Amino acid sequence: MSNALIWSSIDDRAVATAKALAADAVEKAGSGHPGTAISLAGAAYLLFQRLMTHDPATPDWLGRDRFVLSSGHTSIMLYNQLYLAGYGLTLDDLKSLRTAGSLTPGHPEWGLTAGVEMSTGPLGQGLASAVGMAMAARRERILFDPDAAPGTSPFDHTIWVVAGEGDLEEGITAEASSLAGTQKLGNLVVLFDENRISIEGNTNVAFTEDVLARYEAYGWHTATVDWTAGGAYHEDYEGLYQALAAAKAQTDAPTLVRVRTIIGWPSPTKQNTGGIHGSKLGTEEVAGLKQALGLDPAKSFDVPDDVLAHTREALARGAAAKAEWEKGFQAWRAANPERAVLLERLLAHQLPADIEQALPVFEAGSSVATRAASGQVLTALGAVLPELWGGSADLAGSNNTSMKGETSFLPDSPTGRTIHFGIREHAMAAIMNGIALHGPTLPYGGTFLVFSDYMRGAVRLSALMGLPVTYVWTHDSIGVGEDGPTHQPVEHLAALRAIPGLDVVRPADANETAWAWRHILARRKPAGLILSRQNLPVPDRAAEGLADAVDLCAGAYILADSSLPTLDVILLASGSEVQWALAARDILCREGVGARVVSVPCLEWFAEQPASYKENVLPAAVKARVSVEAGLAAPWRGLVGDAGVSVSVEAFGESAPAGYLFDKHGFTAEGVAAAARQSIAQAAAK
Ligand SMILES: Cc1ncc(C[n+]2csc(CCOP(=O)(O)OP(=O)(O)O)c2C)c(N)n1
Repeated sequence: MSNALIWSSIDDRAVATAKALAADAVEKAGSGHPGTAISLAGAAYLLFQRLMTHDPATPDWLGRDRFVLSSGHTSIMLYNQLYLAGYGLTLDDLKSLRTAGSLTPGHPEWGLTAGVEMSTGPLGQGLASAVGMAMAARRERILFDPDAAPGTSPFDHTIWVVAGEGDLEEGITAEASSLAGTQKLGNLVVLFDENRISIEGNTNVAFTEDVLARYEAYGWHTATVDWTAGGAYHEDYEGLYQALAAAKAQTDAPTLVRVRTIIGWPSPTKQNTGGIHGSKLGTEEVAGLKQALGLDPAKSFDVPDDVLAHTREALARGAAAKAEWEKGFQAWRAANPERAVLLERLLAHQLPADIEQALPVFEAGSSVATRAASGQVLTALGAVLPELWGGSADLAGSNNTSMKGETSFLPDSPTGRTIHFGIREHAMAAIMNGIALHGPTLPYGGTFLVFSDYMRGAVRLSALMGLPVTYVWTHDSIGVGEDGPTHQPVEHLAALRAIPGLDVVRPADANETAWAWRHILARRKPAGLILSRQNLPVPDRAAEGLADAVDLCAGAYILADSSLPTLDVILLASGSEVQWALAARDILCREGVGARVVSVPCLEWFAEQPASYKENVLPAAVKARVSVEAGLAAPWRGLVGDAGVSVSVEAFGESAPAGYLFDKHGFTAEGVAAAARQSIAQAAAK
């Protein structure tokens, strides 16, 4: 049994203050989401003032619990608690809610506001990423302190989530919660705010299942705290505290604590309506709310000194908790010097100095699918990078995502590092975000490129937060062949390149694949590796006078220059199409046309290069240019220019052998050469 909640009238006043602050901040901003921030203020207060292990003065403390506000629209609820606990937010910051440049944007933004553990707002993402955090916490524990008894390690902590109906209606949370049950993530606690109101009003028009039964079927513990029970509404903090404390104590499975609330309570006329979910209350209603709370309606943003002094005791408690933790951590360091060195390296975001020596070198003249090369690279890197782990959405054999010799990451074999995400692409991406946010390990996850569509919501968040996650997207074009148009990506490269901050990396051969992995890991940015199903030639770079594969780090590089004195046309290609650009160069050379082949594994990396490098690779004076990529031409328009020609795929593919499809779309030596002749003619005509 946990201890009784210590609670006095000043805590009631602090909760009332937080409720009023939520109403005042949204009123001043003119827009926002006051409803749940008002009704759940007490629950958030319990977490930040009683239940969570955290130190507001050290928001990045390794030993802290993590808090994820999955219902990100209630951001002011979180900002209020950060302010009250002493994370550095000021009353002025609360007054600046949703204004340009503020630390209190409409939805929480990771990296902007101390104490915000994740950018949330797209419903469901927070809870799904919290599952990743819980998995990362388990792996961290196994890497650094595997032998400590449960609850005794400096690496033991809890992942807390606040979620609403919207989160639980989203499919991504069903995917992630199902996996969390299989993984028996006992370090995960979700507070489900069941107020039965969303934007369109009562949720009974769209959401009627027994949520607890569903979570029990996933293998979770569940509990209910009903503040509406017994007629009069009563915010029973003792009951909620006990339920959450009991949930934290559970270590064999995650727990969902449902708290039955009234949205906006005790707003006099708007409580329990969709109207209070996402609109300001209006002057009269705010006054009524304050009266109901026993506060002075004439005062705005009023935080009594004694209330603030009381809530800021979180700083002293946090410092004490951290000092206590530090003792255990130092004892761990002394007992685990090698592990401590590894932890230091990971926390410094460094790779081992000799990582390049670990990269496999693929034999010139061989023929290797880049997905297969990637698998070999992963196995090789796995030996020197214990932080690297991941898996696939049930396509490991096709995506080549399992490091050889490594076992599965499962509750009864936690030392494993192969993650079985199940056929849950969206949750896989969100879980990877959670692993990266939690740190210090680095996740990767694979599926077919065509299914990146299923992941996009979470991929966008990887990019928005700039997280070091690596997507392994194989089966990258019409090269998929007989599986047909449902499985052949056409628009996906363009669609992914449209996401700001995502590196889309499509290596041309096995050796480019090795260096691509190295560069992606060194950059620590979100990246998608786009890999072929089919074998690709591994050129003999030295014998054929081709540039070294390491040059791919520039995003685009001169793989083979014109072998004639003139430079008449530039052939830009990525991935499996580079081979045809090289072959076309030979044809053109025999015709007296000087062609340069530029391998372009990553448009985003190339865009970062200095103008002088870009001019060297793509001299402005050479207007005849051809892009060769088995996907939409759109991303290449800027590089090929007005006289340029694109060999591309502009419509869905078809079920047929890959060779037939490539021929049909002009991905042949002659097809590329013809495009070059056309571009030369167009450039001359300009
Ligand atoms: C993926 C996604 N779809 C839609 C929205 C827009 N939206 C924001 S809040 C909300 C309703 C959420 O209802 P609930 O979770 O019950 O929150 P509460 O009303 O309790 O605050 C919706 C549809 C969103 N933020 N994310």
